[in-house]
Amino acid sequence: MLYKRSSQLFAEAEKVIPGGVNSPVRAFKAVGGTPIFVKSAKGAYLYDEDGNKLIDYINSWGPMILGHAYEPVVEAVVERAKLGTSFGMPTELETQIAALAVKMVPNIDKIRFVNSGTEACMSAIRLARGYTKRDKIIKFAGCYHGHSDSFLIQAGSGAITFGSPNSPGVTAGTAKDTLLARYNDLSNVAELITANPNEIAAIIVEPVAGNMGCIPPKEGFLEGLRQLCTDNGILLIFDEVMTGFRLAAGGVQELAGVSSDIVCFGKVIGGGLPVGAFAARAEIMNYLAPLGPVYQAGTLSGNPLAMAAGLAMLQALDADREVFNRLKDKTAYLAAGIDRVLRNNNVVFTINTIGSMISVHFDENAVVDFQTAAKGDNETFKKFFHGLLQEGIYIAPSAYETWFITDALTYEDLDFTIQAIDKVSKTF
Ligand code: HOZ
Repeated sequence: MLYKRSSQLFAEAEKVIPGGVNSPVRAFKAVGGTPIFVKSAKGAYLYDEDGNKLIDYINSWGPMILGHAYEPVVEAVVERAKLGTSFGMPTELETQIAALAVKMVPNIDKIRFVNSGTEACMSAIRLARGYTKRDKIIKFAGCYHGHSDSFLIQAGSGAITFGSPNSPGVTAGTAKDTLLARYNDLSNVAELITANPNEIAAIIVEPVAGNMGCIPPKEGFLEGLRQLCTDNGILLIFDEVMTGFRLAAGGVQELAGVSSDIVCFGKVIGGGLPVGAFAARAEIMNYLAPLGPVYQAGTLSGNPLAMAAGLAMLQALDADREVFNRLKDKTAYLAAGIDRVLRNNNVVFTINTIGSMISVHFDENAVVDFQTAAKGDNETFKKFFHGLLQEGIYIAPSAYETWFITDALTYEDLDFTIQAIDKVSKTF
């Protein structure tokens, strides 16, 4: 496949946009080459500016769980746009999507909408700090909670992809309040709590990590965090930006049966428009302005187009809860196929998967945290990525990202992908 026009467009973009992209991981720096410029997308497929059709395993990094240009979402946005695109005043739509989210997600009474997952997590820790009157937070190495200052400490996703897990520009004063723990390691968390008595406001965690590849929690890890938080007056924040409305209607809280104190959303909740949200029980949420002292605001928060898209998406998922099983079955089928062909071709690998999230790591050891994720062979990943691109398959241009399965994928698409992986892995 040729990507000539994409390369030309990238060269033009580089002149006026830093690195040619508006989010670093899109730039292909970790895998080499130039990014693909998309013209349109429908269902499971991307159509690029060179006329190529690609099977999409990223799906806008998660939101397009029912496929691209999903009709009910598109219609809702188009109809809503005709009524005006932004008011900075309340609309009934906001209450409708809030009520539906509160119905679908366990353990929340109220939800506040923002514009991105970054904003959701940033606001959630401010709320946790205000509510507990403590300053420190614990985060896990390799987890990514967006790019606000407190979280760019051993951050995953593009931050590790580009070797800046601790970004310049984050002051030492901010960094000192973020304590780092190892994912899936409860004793490490307990040590930090003991060393900082009555100082920790919140533990923030991706309950299934998705920004160092996909790393499911070990048995007992989430339950243990819950207990440590309860015992020590710490709020447990689940960053469900990737997992919310994806692994189950109620996210990991429902799947694992573990309650968080605050939960953050993004991606699926906006149906492909820029939406984030954070939610909790009323006593915590009422601590937010205008009811309480913790300030948080936004001109475009609750934007009617974004709310219309999100509402149509949540309604579709709520009406068809079987979708989560279908997604899980498709992902398991894909994982089994990849496992089979890589094994036959004597490739050293580990596949991590849960629900509709999957990642392939080129290392033989179990990938359970940042350290083990970092051991993957990036040279093999590059060959894998570019080989698949030539076969018309688009996976994330970084070994540290999860693939997101969409319900629009057919079993023919999955078989095609497995055959392509067979072909590509013979060349390693
Ligand atoms: N933070 C996203 C991956 N975990 C990347 C978003 C983007 O580049 O569009």
